[in-house]
Amino acid sequence: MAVDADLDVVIVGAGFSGLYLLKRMRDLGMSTRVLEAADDVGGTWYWNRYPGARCDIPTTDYTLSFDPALETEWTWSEKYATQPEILRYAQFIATKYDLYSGIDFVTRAEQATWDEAAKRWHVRTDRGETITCRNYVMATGCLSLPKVPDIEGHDRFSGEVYFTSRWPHEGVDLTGKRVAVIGTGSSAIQSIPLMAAQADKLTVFQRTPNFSIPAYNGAADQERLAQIAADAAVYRAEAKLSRGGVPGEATLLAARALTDDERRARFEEVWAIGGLEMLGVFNDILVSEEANELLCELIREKIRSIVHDPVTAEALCPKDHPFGTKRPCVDTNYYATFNLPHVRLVDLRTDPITTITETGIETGTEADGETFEFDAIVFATGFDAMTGALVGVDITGRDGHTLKEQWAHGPATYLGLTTVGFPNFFTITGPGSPSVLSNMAVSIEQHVDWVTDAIAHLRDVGGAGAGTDGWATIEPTETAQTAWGVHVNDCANITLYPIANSWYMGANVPGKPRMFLPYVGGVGPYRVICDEVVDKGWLGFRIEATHSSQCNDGVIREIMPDVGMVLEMMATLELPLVESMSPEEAREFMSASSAMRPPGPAVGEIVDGTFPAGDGTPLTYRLYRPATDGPHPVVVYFHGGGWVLGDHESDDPFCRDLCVRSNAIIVSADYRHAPEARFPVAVHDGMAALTWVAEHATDLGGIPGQVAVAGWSAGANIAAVTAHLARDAGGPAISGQLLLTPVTDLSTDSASYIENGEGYVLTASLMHWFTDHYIDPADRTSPLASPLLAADLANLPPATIITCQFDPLRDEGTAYAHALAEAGNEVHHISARGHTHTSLTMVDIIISGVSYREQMGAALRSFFDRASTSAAVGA
Ligand code: N01
Repeated sequence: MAVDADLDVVIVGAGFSGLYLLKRMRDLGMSTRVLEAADDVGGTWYWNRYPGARCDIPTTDYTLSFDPALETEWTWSEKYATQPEILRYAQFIATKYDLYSGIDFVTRAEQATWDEAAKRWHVRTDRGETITCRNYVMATGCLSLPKVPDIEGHDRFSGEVYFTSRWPHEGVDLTGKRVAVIGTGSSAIQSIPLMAAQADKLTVFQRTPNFSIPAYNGAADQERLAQIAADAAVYRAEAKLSRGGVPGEATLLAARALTDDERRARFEEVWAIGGLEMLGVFNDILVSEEANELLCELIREKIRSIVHDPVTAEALCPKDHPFGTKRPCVDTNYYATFNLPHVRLVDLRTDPITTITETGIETGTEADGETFEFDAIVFATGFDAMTGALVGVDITGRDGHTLKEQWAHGPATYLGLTTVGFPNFFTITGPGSPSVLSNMAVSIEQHVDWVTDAIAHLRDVGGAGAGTDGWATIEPTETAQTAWGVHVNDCANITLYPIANSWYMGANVPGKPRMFLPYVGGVGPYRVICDEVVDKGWLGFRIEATHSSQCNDGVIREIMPDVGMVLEMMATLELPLVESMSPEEAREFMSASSAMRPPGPAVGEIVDGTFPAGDGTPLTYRLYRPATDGPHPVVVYFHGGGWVLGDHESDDPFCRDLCVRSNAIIVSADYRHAPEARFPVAVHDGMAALTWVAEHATDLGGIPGQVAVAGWSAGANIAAVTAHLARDAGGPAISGQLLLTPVTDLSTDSASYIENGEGYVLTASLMHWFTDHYIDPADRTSPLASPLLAADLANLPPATIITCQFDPLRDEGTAYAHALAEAGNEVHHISARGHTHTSLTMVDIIISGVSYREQMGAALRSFFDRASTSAAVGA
């Protein structure tokens, strides 16, 4: 074996990642070696040779694209190629680019230690050599370390023992044998039909049923082939910017919005296509449990229709996790295999394995157990996914910390590529990157390209070639890494993924910390982020060379992912600026936009009515009554819209939501709009609404004396000012004030105006348009316009104030919360991280707003709880 004492790069793993990275490194003239435990290339496709092993992404897409020649020189024979064919593809690539010569086979990296003084990694192999290198890359794959089966007696069986992940190269003949399969994940589901075709008896031990969709394997998709033949570059570019790494339009169909017949028709259409297309059948299945369950039931119907024995069928129906939150399986004849007379399913939920014996498996209890005798046991029990192979090598970074220790509570990475404390250490498709939620071929190429750029940069800025000091080091900052972890979690938390006990969550390995390991934000958005990091001068990285050093500390994504998506979508619509319109046009525009939103939750009753303004002018209100038994406390709510726009319709979904969450009557009260009625008309209308509602509380089905005010934006300004007026007038008594992103100071010169004045829907220029229509400059410091500037802020009702990070009004809301507290009022300030001025009211659009709306509902409930307690004490 060739050993180079001092290399530019050492790569562990000769799967697709290692092969492509080796090529890129060599193209740049980097001295590079790949260490590979196997005796050939292929990685996962080298090891997983069980019968039926295939990919579950169409192979036309599971293709490396870095060289256009690959598009014509390699042709896939099937829609989902077999493991031998994919392995041949890896060998073809290794041969074509002369990569075999750069790989040390049957060589396992055992230990890697960063030498701070020499700015090098020392990598020790199981052959006893130590290789020294500038950059160390783990290209070890996400599903490469088999999980040790956590089953009593698993090493006791004296018959044949096989692991799907380590299937013998010479193949296995199960003809005439009594065979057990433990596990029903993708590996088992692909192999069971083929094992059943050979075995005399096949017994499947299932702990958790999985959803499986038919593959309908056959010839490669002609439409895709034609698209690729027409313009491969365009097709591959589309894949790179897609969500999952495969080109295609996302559906606009939401399961919940369709009738039963429409939903079933769409489902049948996608079932007939088969495979992972089912993940895109409706656009709400990964974010709504209700939508997901509608789909699950349709799949369960299919299982029941295929499997003849109803008990077996029911046992095969997954019921403990939403579809898609565990990797769905793609099969050929899986469910039908259970109709064969020699195939039996043992449901470990009812009859758990007690032990594996020398001759078989025992299940159930001592009193009611069953003993099975086997010739062969196949473990299809999965992997220590995403992190197992990484911490499986003893990697020690700066200051003697090991990766294993550092990740003891879960992996922490920046972009899934790098980790604090481990300079010049890169992970291809590491935790925190799209990896297993994407077409791996696309993700691998993107990571390899990024790492290549990073390594080239280190050589360039270090002035390599100038001797031992000629390389720079790169390491992420704590800030960047921590924020990336937060962003990865934010993305996961708006989906249903965290619900399942999946290997995505580390839940399949006893003792492994529970956290969502891949990045669910999508391949395209992730690529944009990685590119942006570089374009912004390696944002979030410390890069040090002998003669230069930079620490470009910072955070790449702070906006909530769903808020970001809505902003991006709005940007693509190129909507006209509201401030370029007349108020009339702006109102029409707003009504048209309102009509396109989801309606919000159902409430008990909605009643429209009128109340008199102070001068007797009738103003309208809309009352939302909870479905629960009344009487209820009442909230007088003022809509947003900058005193110029808005009405009951504009805030209808938010009012419904508030009604359900607070279990209070919401009276959305109108107030006259500018410029027709300028300041202070709206303020006095607000007071009139409060007075009228307080007086008519009983008639409205409310509880007298339990009246709160609430509002959003300009409406929150009216609510806040109404509280001042009611205090000064000696009533009506207000139980509390809920102010969502309130206007409290019209001076518009805060830092948040400067930071967030553009790009977050409510812009500084729109705010100026509103203000100019509403109020003369001379009046803007009036406490009835800018309640923050009031001389007396004492004796106001308890307040809950919600401010949003990316809102020009953030600082004035925060200042108002502080000022109210300083004046001795009870104040609860909620700061919504990653949100904008408008995002919390986007009911059923922005999922990350739900927890804040829940807090708003709780705040209203607590106002009324306190009001009723003090009324009781007073009585
Ligand atoms: O592993 P798994 P896999 N007692 O973890 C069961 C990819 N892949 O190798 O769910 C009893 O999914 C375990 O039960 P439970 C793909 O991403 C792709 O099948 O923990 N049972 C489960 O049923 C896939 O998701 C393809 O209750 C035990 C099974 O073993 C990933 O690899 C093909 C047990 C493990 O299922 C992993 O798939 C194959 C115990 N003690 C794999 N311990 C393609 O098509 C575990 N189990 C591309």
